[in-house]
Amino acid sequence: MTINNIRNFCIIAHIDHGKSTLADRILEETNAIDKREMKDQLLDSMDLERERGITIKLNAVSLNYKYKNEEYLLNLIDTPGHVDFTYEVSRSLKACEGAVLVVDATQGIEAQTLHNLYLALDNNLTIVPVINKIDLPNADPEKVKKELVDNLGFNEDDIVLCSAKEGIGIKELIEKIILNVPSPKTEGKKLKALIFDSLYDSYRGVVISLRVFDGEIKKGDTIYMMKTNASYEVTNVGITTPKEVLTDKLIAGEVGFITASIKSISDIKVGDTITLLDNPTDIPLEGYKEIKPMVYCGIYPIDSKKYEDLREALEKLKLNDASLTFEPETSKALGFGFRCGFLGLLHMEIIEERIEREYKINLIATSPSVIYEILLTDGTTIHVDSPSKFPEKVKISDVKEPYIKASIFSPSEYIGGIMELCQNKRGNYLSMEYIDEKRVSIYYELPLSEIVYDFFDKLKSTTKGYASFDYEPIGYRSSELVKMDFLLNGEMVDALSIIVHKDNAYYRGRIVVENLKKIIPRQMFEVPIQAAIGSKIIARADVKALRKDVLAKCYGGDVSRKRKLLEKQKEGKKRMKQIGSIEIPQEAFLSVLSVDEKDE
Ligand SMILES: Nc1nc2c(ncn2[C@@H]2O[C@H](COP(=O)(O)OP(=O)(O)OP(=O)(O)O)[C@@H](O)[C@H]2O)c(=O)[nH]1
Ligand SMILES: [Mg+2]
Repeated sequence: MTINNIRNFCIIAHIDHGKSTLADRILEETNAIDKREMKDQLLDSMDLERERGITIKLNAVSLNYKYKNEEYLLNLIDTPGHVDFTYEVSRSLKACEGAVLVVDATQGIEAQTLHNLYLALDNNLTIVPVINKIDLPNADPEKVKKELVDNLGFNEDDIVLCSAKEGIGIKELIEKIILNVPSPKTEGKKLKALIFDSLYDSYRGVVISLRVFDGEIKKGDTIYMMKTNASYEVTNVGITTPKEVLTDKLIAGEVGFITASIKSISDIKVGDTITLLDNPTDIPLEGYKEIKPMVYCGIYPIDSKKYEDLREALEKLKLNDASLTFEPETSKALGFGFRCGFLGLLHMEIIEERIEREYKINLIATSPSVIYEILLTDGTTIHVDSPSKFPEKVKISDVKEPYIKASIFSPSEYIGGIMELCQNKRGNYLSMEYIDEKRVSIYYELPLSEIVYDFFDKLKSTTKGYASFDYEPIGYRSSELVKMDFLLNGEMVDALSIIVHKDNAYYRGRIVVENLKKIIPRQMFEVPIQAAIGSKIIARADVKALRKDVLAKCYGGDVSRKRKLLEKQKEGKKRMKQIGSIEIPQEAFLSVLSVDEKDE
C-alpha cells in the first residue's frame, strides 16, 4: 500500500443523524465483517452505548476497498454527536484529512452539525457532505440540499444522498471519499505519531491509538514520548478491522494501535507525539488544546475503603476520556472523594456509570456545580468549584457566575413554552429567527448553573423532544448569589450545600426541605431538616419517626406500581450513605437542585 492510496476520514454530525449506522454500511461494503456477525451500530461496542443508543467514544477502523482496480486503505473514525463528547470529535479530526458530514434528511442542519463542521474546517479537512435517512416518509432531501448549498456553500454535485438503513448511496459515498479526500502527506523520515486515544487493558497495559504522520513504527522499536519523556519498547503493532489484527509496522499516513507493556498511566498523554528514542524528530506535533470542564461534582465511594480504588478507576478512565478532570476533595459528611470536572451532565452521568460498572465501585455523587469567580473584600479573586468552598458572606465583595448563550432550535409551536422555561431559569431574551415557516431558533443568555440540572429534561418535555439545544460560554457576570446549607438533625451536611440566587432563596429552601423530607427514610427518631443561609434558618420540615410503609399509599392500587415502589426502595437502600446517625440516599444529593415539588 502506498501513501497515495490511503484515505483517513471521520464521520461527524449532530446526535442521531446516523453516523454509526452509516459506518455499519461502509463496513459491509468493504467486507470488513462477516454477515453473521453484523449488528446495528457495530462500532458502538460499549454496553452503555448500546443501551442508550448513542455513541460515547470515538472508534477507528481500517478497511480495504478496491476501486477501479486499485487497492485503497480507508481509515474511518466514527465519532459521537452529543455536545458533551465534543472532545472525542476534535481529537478524531486531527488524525484525518477528511470528514464525512452527515445531515438527517428530516431534521436538516442542527446545532452540532454546524459546531462539528466548523471544528473540521478549523483543521483544514475536506468535507464530504451526506444527506442521510432519505428513506423516511417525511424526508425532504431537496430542502436540506438547498440548506447545505445556500447556507454552508457546498456544491450541489458533491452532496451524496444516502439511506444508511437501506444501504442506498453507500458505493457513491465511498467513491466520493476516495476522489475528494486528499491522501496523507508526509514531510520527513523520522517517526512522528500522534496519540489520539488510549485505554487501559489489564493484560497488555496501555493500548495507544495513534496516527503516524512521518516515518514508521514497528515491534521492537524503542519509542520516546516527547511530552512525558517516557520511553518504552514496542511489544505489538496493529490495526482494528474491527477485529484487532497485528501487523509488522505502521507507516506514515496510517492509523492503528501499539502496546508496550505500559503500566504507568501518567506516561501517556493524549495529544503527545511519539518518536524514536535513538532517532528522534525535533519538532513535536501540535497536539490538543486542553479542554475546560463546564460542570463539577463531588464523587465519593459509598464504602470509604474504596477510596484508593476510586482514584485508580479515575486515572484509568482519564486515559480513555481525556476530557475528565479530577482532584481529591474531602467532605465532613462523605469523607474522602474527588472533585470531578465534566463537559456536561450527560458526560457526568456516563462517567459515574462507567466507574460503577467497569470498576465495581458504588458511588455517591453530589449535585453538580459550576465555577464561581469571587472577589474577596481583601481584593483577591478566587475561583470556587464547590459550594462547600464558598467563603463566608462577610468576606465577599462580589460574586460572578458563568453565563452561556443558548441557541434553541425548535418547531415554532413550542415558542411559548420555551420562553417560559428560559424566563424561569433567570434567562435574558436575546433574539429569535425563523429558519423557515415551521422552525425557529431562539437565543437566550442564561446562567450556566441554571441549566446544569434539569434544563435539558424540561426542554425536552416542553417540546415533546423536538427541540435541540446548544450553548457556548460567554463569560462571567455579577450575580447576587448566596450559599444555602442544609442541616439534618441539627448537623450541617456540607455535601448538600448549594449556591442560589438571593431572590429565589426562600422559595428554593422551602422546596428542598420538603423534597428531602420525602426522600429521607424515617428513622427510629424524629429528624428535623432545616435550610439555612449563614446562621439564619429559613425553612424547616420534620421526618417523623418509624419506618415509612411504602405500600400504604398503594392501598388497592395496581400491582405493578407496588412492585415499582418496592424496587425503588431497594435501589435506594443500595445507595445509602451513613451520615452521623442518619442514612441518606443518593437521591437526596440531587434533590437540592430540583426546583419542583416531588410528587408522591
Ligand atoms: N430510517 C432511517 N433510520 C436511520 C438511518 N440511519 C440511521 N437511522 C436510525 O437513526 C437512529 C440513530 O442512528 P445512529 O447511527 O446511532 O446515529 P448516530 O449519528 O451514530 O448517533 P450518535 O452517535 O449518538 O450521535 C437509529 O435508530 C438508526 O436506526 C436511515 O438512513 N434511515
Ligand atoms: Mg453513533
